[in-house]
Amino acid sequence: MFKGSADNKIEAAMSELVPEPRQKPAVPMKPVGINSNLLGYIGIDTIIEQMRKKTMKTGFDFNIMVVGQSGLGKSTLVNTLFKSQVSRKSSGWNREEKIPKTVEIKAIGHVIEEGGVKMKLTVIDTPGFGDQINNENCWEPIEKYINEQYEKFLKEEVNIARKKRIPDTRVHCCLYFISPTGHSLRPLDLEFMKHLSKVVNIIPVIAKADTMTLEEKTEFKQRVRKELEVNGIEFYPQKEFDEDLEDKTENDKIRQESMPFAVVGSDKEYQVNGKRILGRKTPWGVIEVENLNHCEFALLRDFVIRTHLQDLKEVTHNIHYETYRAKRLNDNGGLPPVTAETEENHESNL
Ligand SMILES: Nc1nc2c(ncn2[C@@H]2O[C@H](COP(=O)(O)OP(=O)(O)OP(=O)(O)O)[C@@H](O)[C@H]2O)c(=O)[nH]1
Ligand SMILES: [Mg+2]
Repeated sequence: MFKGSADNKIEAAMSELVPEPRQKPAVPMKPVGINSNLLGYIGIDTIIEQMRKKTMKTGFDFNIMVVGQSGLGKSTLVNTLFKSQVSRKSSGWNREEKIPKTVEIKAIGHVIEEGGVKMKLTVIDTPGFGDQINNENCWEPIEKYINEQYEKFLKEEVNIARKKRIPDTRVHCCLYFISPTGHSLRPLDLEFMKHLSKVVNIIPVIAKADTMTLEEKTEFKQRVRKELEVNGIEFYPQKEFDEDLEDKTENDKIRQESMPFAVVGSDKEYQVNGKRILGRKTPWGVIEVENLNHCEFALLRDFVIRTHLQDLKEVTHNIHYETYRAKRLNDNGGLPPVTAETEENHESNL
């Protein structure tokens, strides 16, 4: 894991400006204890404020992809996550209409601003996965899209006149939607996660958790975890990237209890106890998406946005992109890639 300490944050901020693979020193450096009280104030701690100002000015990119069978609520959930109509904002779709079926891989950019910090969010919505009669290799277009973004970044990086800040379209996080069957994972789910977990951070979620009873949900979550383990599928946060005991303890809890998050999505607001909340109205009452007694949406939101967003970006850069880059340069005999420009299929509201 790459977050937590001020050092890591400094390193993280620098990697935003000049992307460089994170390398551990061969011999771990021993901190030399200097009592700064005796020598007078140096001002090292102001780096945090400097970083804050810089981030306020430049903003940051975050790219999230949703994948899963048709109709599992992928488009709805990304709207729920970012409290707006992010999945289809630019296609003339308005709030009152039903979210249309997603028919192609589509990246839509938005700027979301909160507390003066700008997030350049790109949502990559994908059509129903595995809906064909023959689903052999149906993850290929998704893998291709992910690799194309690595390729774009690599080309920018090896350019002689490289940009000060390379636009980052790489997929930082892929939410994989599991159907709430209560049985097992489909072979296709396993195949997808097996292939793609090597190229992108996969976070499995159980879709439409409101269709399961509490016991069914607990049992299904355990079964999915077991199946992923038996099949050797590493989802995010990957064990091998925990940096210290604090990371391990925090992430073990997520891996062993929260994953896969059983979520409910909605972009409709209702009035409950005088408060407006996002929810789903049923004959038995309103399912509140942010109420932890109703579903684990809030856990997923906190995990992706509030605690692990920077780490998702760093694992993407330092592990997945680095693997792609090394392979690509190796294949090319150590020379920079010279292939034709990757197609620009990015629609943007930025
Ligand atoms: N019960 C329930 N229904 C949901 C949930 N989320 C979305 N839905 C409904 O499921 C239907 C499909 O939702 P979408 O968000 O379009 O699903 P999708 O996965 O994007 O579908 P495709 O674009 O066809 O792949 C809609 O009628 C939603 O209102 C949920 O958490 N629970
Ligand atoms: Mg959709």
